Amino acid sequence: VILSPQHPLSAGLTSDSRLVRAYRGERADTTPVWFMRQAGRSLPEYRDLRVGTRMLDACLDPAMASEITLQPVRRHQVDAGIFFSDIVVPLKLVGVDVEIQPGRGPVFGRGYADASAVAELTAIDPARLDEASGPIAEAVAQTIAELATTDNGSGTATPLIGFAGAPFTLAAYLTEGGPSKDHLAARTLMHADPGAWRALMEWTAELTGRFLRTQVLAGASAAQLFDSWAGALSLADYEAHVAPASAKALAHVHDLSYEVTDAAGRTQPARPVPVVHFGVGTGELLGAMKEVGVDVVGVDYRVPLAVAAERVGPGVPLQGNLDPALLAAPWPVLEAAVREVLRQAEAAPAHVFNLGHGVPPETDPTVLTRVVELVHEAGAA
Ligand code: 1CP
Repeated sequence: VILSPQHPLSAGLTSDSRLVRAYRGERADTTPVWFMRQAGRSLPEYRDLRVGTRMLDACLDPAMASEITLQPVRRHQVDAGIFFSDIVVPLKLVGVDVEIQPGRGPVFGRGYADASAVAELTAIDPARLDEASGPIAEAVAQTIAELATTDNGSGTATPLIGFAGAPFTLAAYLTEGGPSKDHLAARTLMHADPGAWRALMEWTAELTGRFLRTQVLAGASAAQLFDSWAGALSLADYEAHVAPASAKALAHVHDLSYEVTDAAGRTQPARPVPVVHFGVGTGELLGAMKEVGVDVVGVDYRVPLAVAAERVGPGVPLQGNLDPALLAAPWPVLEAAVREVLRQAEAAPAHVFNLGHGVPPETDPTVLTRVVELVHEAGAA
């Protein structure tokens, strides 16, 4: 499927942005940078806007979700917006009883840890998500309309990244009924009842894939799959019980490509919409996470990028991986760490600077702006 000529990629607004070029494996005028969780509690303008609105209500209010997505782009001059939403939004949209509790995270009305619970859950038709996704498509449309007019000095519009939780990370919450440390319920179910596990994973893969596809069709220029908790798994369990579902989810966006027509009226060959795969504590899994069928691998702060480059194999652009804890360190310490990440990244064909996980809520936002300036200056070829 070729994206419509109005899509920011096809229209040539974002196809040569620093971000999209890096995701294609090219180095641009300088290293692009964005931060996981750049929208949210580190920003006073976010906290002001959110007063009196519950998290999931904010996600489903197109004007609010769009405004929150844009806040860090305006403030920090980052090279991408990440769509303000949550990994549990598709579950909410198909009618699963879930809320996001402040300071805790997603909490479900019940856990889905055995075959009968999984059967009840998977009786919900994932295709319902497409009918319920109006607020998502609308929020993306409002966001890219404003992003089309931004330019952080790169000479292009700022791309929007769409995202979804990977099947395992969603299953980790669903089986447990809420956040957990070790994701024991999920790890038990995959061995205790492989049939029920497979049903759960196939169902979540359908939701994940449709959620990503909706965001890309509505205007996102890249998609990131967050398998935040996959690091709890052995490589063998990841490959046998998780990777096939993640591949299935990504199949929903793999057929999406864009064609840019240049000023002379020549149409360039179609290119696929770039896909990024990220997890926490996934040092052992980096090769397998690439194999799932993605363009870019996001690396957490535990593995130096030069080591990650070896593990994912040649030719793979990397994203990451400053330890978020360093955002609270004295500037000279932070500056040295940023330069070290850029140096390590020379082992990869291209690099998108990011943190090794999300921005801590107590982060001073002026520090983030300063990191963006440093990356743009130090990362210039
Ligand atoms: O009221 C609030 O501000 C709640 C905090 C919050 C926010 C701002 C939550 C609850 N989710 C979000 C937004 C969010 N969630 C984004 C927005 C865009 C951005 O990055 O700027 C994204 C990408 C997510 C994705 C998400 N949600 C992940 C994957 C990324 C990651 O951090 O690993 C996960 C695991 C979640 C679940 C979740 N939602 C919220 C919390 C506190 C959690 C984690 C809970 C836990 O530790 O299990």
